[in-house]
Amino acid sequence: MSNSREITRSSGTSVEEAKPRLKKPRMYRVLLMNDDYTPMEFVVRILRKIFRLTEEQSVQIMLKVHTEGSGVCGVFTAEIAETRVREVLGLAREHQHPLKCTMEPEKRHVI
Ligand code: TYC
Repeated sequence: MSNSREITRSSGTSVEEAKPRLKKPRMYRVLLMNDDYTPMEFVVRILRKIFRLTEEQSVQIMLKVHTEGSGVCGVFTAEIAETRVREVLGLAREHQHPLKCTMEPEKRHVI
Protein backbone atom coordinates (compact mmCIF):
# COMPACT_ATOMS: atom_id res chain seq x y z
CA MET A 1 0.00 0.00 0.00
CA SER A 2 1.41 3.39 -0.94
CA ASN A 3 0.96 6.10 1.61
CA SER A 4 2.74 9.45 1.84
CA ARG A 5 3.67 8.78 5.48
CA GLU A 6 5.18 5.37 4.80
CA ILE A 7 8.97 5.18 4.77
CA THR A 8 10.90 2.15 3.55
CA ARG A 9 14.20 1.68 5.37
CA SER A 10 17.31 0.29 3.66
CA SER A 11 16.65 -2.92 5.61
CA GLY A 12 13.43 -3.24 3.62
CA THR A 13 11.25 -2.65 6.66
CA SER A 14 8.42 -0.18 6.17
CA VAL A 15 7.60 2.15 9.04
CA GLU A 16 5.05 4.93 9.36
CA GLU A 17 6.07 8.44 10.21
CA ALA A 18 4.14 9.95 13.14
CA LYS A 19 1.11 11.97 11.97
CA PRO A 20 2.07 15.64 12.25
CA ARG A 21 0.07 17.38 15.00
CA LEU A 22 -1.01 20.63 13.41
CA LYS A 23 -3.78 21.73 15.76
CA LYS A 24 -3.53 22.41 19.46
CA PRO A 25 -6.32 20.70 21.40
CA ARG A 26 -9.26 22.81 22.47
CA MET A 27 -8.83 23.81 26.13
CA TYR A 28 -11.50 24.09 28.82
CA ARG A 29 -11.66 26.20 31.96
CA VAL A 30 -12.93 24.52 35.09
CA LEU A 31 -14.96 26.95 37.18
CA LEU A 32 -16.16 26.86 40.77
CA MET A 33 -19.43 28.61 41.70
CA ASN A 34 -20.15 30.35 44.96
CA ASP A 35 -22.97 29.29 47.29
CA ASP A 36 -23.97 30.22 50.83
CA TYR A 37 -23.47 26.84 52.47
CA THR A 38 -20.25 25.09 51.42
CA PRO A 39 -17.58 25.76 54.09
CA MET A 40 -14.57 27.79 52.93
CA GLU A 41 -12.21 25.13 54.33
CA PHE A 42 -13.89 22.46 52.21
CA VAL A 43 -13.42 24.53 49.02
CA VAL A 44 -9.74 25.08 49.88
CA ARG A 45 -9.32 21.33 50.48
CA ILE A 46 -10.93 20.56 47.09
CA LEU A 47 -8.61 22.99 45.32
CA ARG A 48 -5.54 21.49 46.99
CA LYS A 49 -6.55 17.88 46.47
CA ILE A 50 -8.15 17.86 43.01
CA PHE A 51 -6.29 20.72 41.34
CA ARG A 52 -3.01 20.19 43.22
CA LEU A 53 -2.76 23.86 44.12
CA THR A 54 -0.83 25.29 47.05
CA GLU A 55 -2.62 26.47 50.21
CA GLU A 56 -2.02 30.10 49.14
CA GLN A 57 -3.34 29.59 45.59
CA SER A 58 -6.35 27.68 46.94
CA VAL A 59 -7.28 30.37 49.49
CA GLN A 60 -6.93 33.05 46.80
CA ILE A 61 -9.22 31.22 44.33
CA MET A 62 -11.75 30.34 47.06
CA LEU A 63 -11.93 34.02 48.14
CA LYS A 64 -12.32 35.14 44.52
CA VAL A 65 -15.24 32.73 44.07
CA HIS A 66 -16.72 33.83 47.41
CA THR A 67 -16.60 37.54 46.52
CA GLU A 68 -17.14 37.48 42.74
CA GLY A 69 -19.47 34.49 42.32
CA SER A 70 -17.19 32.24 40.29
CA GLY A 71 -13.53 31.59 39.56
CA VAL A 72 -11.23 29.49 37.39
CA CYS A 73 -9.49 26.53 39.04
CA GLY A 74 -7.49 25.58 35.97
CA VAL A 75 -7.44 25.09 32.18
CA PHE A 76 -7.27 21.56 30.79
CA THR A 77 -7.99 19.39 27.76
CA ALA A 78 -11.63 18.18 27.57
CA GLU A 79 -11.04 14.78 29.13
CA ILE A 80 -9.07 16.11 32.10
CA ALA A 81 -11.53 18.98 32.67
CA GLU A 82 -14.45 16.51 32.68
CA THR A 83 -12.65 14.31 35.19
CA ARG A 84 -11.88 17.26 37.49
CA VAL A 85 -15.51 18.45 37.39
CA ARG A 86 -16.75 14.93 38.15
CA GLU A 87 -14.30 14.62 41.07
CA VAL A 88 -15.39 17.97 42.59
CA LEU A 89 -19.10 17.15 42.27
CA GLY A 90 -18.51 13.65 43.67
CA LEU A 91 -16.72 14.92 46.79
CA ALA A 92 -19.26 17.74 47.29
CA ARG A 93 -22.12 15.24 47.09
CA GLU A 94 -20.34 12.80 49.41
CA HIS A 95 -20.04 15.58 52.03
CA GLN A 96 -23.53 16.91 51.27
CA HIS A 97 -22.37 20.36 50.18
CA PRO A 98 -24.14 22.17 47.32
CA LEU A 99 -20.82 23.18 45.67
CA LYS A 100 -21.16 23.55 41.90
CA CYS A 101 -18.41 23.14 39.33
CA THR A 102 -18.63 23.49 35.55
CA MET A 103 -16.39 23.69 32.50
CA GLU A 104 -16.43 26.05 29.52
CA PRO A 105 -14.35 26.22 26.34
CA GLU A 106 -11.39 28.55 26.53
CA LYS A 107 -11.53 31.30 23.91
CA ARG A 108 -9.26 30.48 20.98
CA HIS A 109 -6.74 33.12 20.12
CA VAL A 110 -5.42 33.86 16.66
CA ILE A 111 -1.70 33.17 16.23
N1 TYC B 1 -19.61 31.36 50.25
C1 TYC B 1 -19.16 30.22 51.03
C2 TYC B 1 -19.21 30.58 52.51
O1 TYC B 1 -19.34 31.73 52.85
C3 TYC B 1 -17.74 29.82 50.67
C4 TYC B 1 -17.62 29.32 49.26
C5 TYC B 1 -16.52 29.71 48.49
C6 TYC B 1 -18.52 28.41 48.74
C7 TYC B 1 -16.36 29.22 47.20
C8 TYC B 1 -18.38 27.93 47.43
O2 TYC B 1 -17.12 27.83 45.41
C9 TYC B 1 -17.30 28.33 46.68
N2 TYC B 1 -19.12 29.56 53.36
